[in-house]
Amino acid sequence: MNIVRVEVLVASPDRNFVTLRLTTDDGLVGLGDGTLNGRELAVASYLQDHVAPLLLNRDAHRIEDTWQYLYRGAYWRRGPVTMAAIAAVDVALWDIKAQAAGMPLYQLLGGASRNGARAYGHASGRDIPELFDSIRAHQAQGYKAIRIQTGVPGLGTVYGVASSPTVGQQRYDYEPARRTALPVEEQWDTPAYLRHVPTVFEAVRNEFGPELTLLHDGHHRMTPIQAAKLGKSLEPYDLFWLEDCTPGENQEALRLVRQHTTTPLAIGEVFNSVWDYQTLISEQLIDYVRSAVTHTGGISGLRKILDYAAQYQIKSGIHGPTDISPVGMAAALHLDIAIHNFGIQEYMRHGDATNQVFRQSFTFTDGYLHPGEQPGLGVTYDDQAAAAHPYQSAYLPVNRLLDGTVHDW
Ligand code: CS2
Ligand code: MG
Repeated sequence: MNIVRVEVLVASPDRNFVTLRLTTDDGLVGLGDGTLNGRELAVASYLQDHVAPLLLNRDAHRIEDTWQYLYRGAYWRRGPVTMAAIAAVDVALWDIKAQAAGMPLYQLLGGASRNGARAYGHASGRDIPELFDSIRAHQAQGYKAIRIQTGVPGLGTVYGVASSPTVGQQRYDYEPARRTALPVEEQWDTPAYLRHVPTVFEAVRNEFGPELTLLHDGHHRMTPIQAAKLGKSLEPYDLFWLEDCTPGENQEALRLVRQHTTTPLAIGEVFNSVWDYQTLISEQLIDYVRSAVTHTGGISGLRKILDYAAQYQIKSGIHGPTDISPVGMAAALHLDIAIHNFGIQEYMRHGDATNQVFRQSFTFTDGYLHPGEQPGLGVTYDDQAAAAHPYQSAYLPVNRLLDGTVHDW
């Protein structure tokens, strides 16, 4: 079963997505997600100019061999652009193999280990009343686990807080509302944040009780000792996890955080290989692996990380914001259902335009996601719908401290 057609599809329904479509000589069509938020065209070029010629006439069944060929053959190791491109190929090949087998992909990954994947959504508010409304709107949609982010008194817009107060439609992602020629600049003050966050969690626990599962994302903004302080101050509120409390590239930083707090730690959305986790996993410095299928070389790459993590009782928390396309989401859901060390799945929900381009078969019922029973990934790409949404340049924001110093975003 050889690959006879390779197409790199770039479209912007709600936001930019890079999709790889492979067709085999017996007519099977597989999809892979290669979206790298804010740097999309770099992956599109990598796929079109450097990978597509290598895929033509290759046996579509040889998934591991193709992965190793692209990874080792490039010579240059790792990197988000390379690993997103390899992910797109890997997921498209798994999609094809599962269709050839006539099974939903999770069956090829070992079959179901659970009935559904518990998902968490993103509630946010510029202040506590707005946050409460957003939590209620998420509960009404079925979410049993909710990430909470709020504005910080004295600061303007901050990461993770919806700019629109419309209940039920609250989003903080930067597209399409914040498409600007240059990145939006946000303001940041860690001491103000550290004073504020525990008061938010206290208010939420008082209002919603002890059973609601709560998460929080620090978005790489703290030093190790600041993160240790936050983890400790949040212990009374029993978080499911504190995410990305320090910049991800310094694995050793979490040793210090770990010495001071029992708040569970999650990290990894900016990682792209098992090597980014080596110390974190072997020294048990984290509790959850946050990588996306899309940025870690696909199902083959992320599966290796999760199997390694499983030996240390570290669980999955696969990245699922709206910049992971429905193809990347579907791939995550098949893994979630199959692996033993599943933790939780992030699920932010795509907008209508995205859902019209990517026709999906996954479901969200009573807080649980399921990839569905269609052969393959269960997602198809509607070219006509995509044609109405050409690529638009878009940037992620930049963050500055009050004195103007560029800070981690
Ligand atoms: C986030 C993301 O989902 C998350 O936890 O941190 O929204 C992240 O900021 C974006 O995926 C960046 O592309
Ligand atoms: Mg995050």
